[in-house]
Amino acid sequence: MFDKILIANRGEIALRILRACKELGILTVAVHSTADADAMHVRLADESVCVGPPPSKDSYLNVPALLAACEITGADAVHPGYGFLSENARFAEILADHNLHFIGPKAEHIRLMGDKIEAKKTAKRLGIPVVPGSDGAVMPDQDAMAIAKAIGFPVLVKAAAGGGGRGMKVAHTEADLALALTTAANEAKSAFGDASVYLEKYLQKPRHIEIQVLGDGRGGAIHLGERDCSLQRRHQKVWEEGPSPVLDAASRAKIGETVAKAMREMKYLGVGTVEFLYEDGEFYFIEMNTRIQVEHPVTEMITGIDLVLEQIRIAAGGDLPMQQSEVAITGHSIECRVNAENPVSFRPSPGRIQQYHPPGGLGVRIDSAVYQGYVIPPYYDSLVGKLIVHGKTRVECLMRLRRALDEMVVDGIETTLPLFRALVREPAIIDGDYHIHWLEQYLAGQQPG
Ligand code: MV4
Repeated sequence: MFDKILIANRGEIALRILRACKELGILTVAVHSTADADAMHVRLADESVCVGPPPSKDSYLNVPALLAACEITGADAVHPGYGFLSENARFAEILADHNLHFIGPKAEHIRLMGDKIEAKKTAKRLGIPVVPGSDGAVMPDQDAMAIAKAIGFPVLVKAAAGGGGRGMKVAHTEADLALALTTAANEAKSAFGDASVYLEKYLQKPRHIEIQVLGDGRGGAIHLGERDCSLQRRHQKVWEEGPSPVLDAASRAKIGETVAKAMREMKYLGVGTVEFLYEDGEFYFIEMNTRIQVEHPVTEMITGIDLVLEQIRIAAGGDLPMQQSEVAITGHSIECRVNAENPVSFRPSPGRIQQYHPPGGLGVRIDSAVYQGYVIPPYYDSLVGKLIVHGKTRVECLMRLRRALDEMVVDGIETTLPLFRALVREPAIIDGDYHIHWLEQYLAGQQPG
């Protein structure tokens, strides 16, 4: 097991990782920019190192500074959290070159899943259902029109190096296709330095359902159920829940086992999330995330498994915490990402938190690194904290969420709490009857279809 872990992240996930380390008896090193000197994880860590000025590229992405911090403190492992360097294969390799453990998957798997075309080819080869589309990148000399006609309009043009919605263009008709291809390729070239694009059948109103997996890197893997993350705004998840309101046990077992089997064949190491679009009872693989995700607490609440603690144990060579037959989904959990943003315009609202009262009680969890008097800096994401609620049923969970939202106080900055207080009372949400475009239609004042 590791002796000292450097946490190469900030905010709530840095605190989350620190908590798991302390429970494992592992010493912790916090790194911070000059803007985060008063951050909670810095105060609670055994040691802390300032790695640079506020801009992420000069601090949390500053690999030489992070390596120096490991050297100074004698850390033997680095936990990247999410975002920043968490899916940077080169960083994982650089750490290995310096005899440091990267708490994450093998670099080859990070690189593989970072290329959306290779990821899809791999998924298909391993028996995971994928969206009908082109066989890899559409090359300039290929007849994209013929491929699109074979798929059937509308089609989606996607950047191979994209992900998270970047570099996507819909073509509803043949006339749209040429422009969509050119636009997507140009955007991909400038955004990712790679103009490669591929085509997929455009699914009109799917849900976003993701499967949590845990692999031991030696051919063992288990799936831990799903999270429904369909409520998104501009590709930012807002509300996540598990189990999905639309999946039954048979569907869950089928897709879960398909994914777990694929992870066993890959000899996948650590935590991973396989993302699907779900429409008319069918799953369609779109991406795989090779990091711990923001919404991991939803799975922790319904399985009782501490995903970050297991991630660390497995990275140190440990075994999976249980057999697949022992994984049990109990109750229902919903997570709301409370941001320091205006709840209507979503304009960021950094600043000092004058009054802070987090809700409590049975089945209520707050993953946050803020405190009364804390100043939310303008340099990073606007997450104030994640309100995660658990109940025996979805109805009980919604009732508890409604009560917890009404109890929560964050004064001095604007937050998206009013949005959640409205959503938890919205009939379609109460019925679990929504899709990936529902929230943006709701926010636009439309009657979501
Ligand atoms: C799609 C799609 C419809 N059809 N692929 C968006 C980001 C990336 N995860 C893939 N995305 C999508 N891929 C096909 N063939 C619709 C989306 C999409 C989306 C997916 C999940 C959650 C929210 C979304 C919002 C807009 C578009």
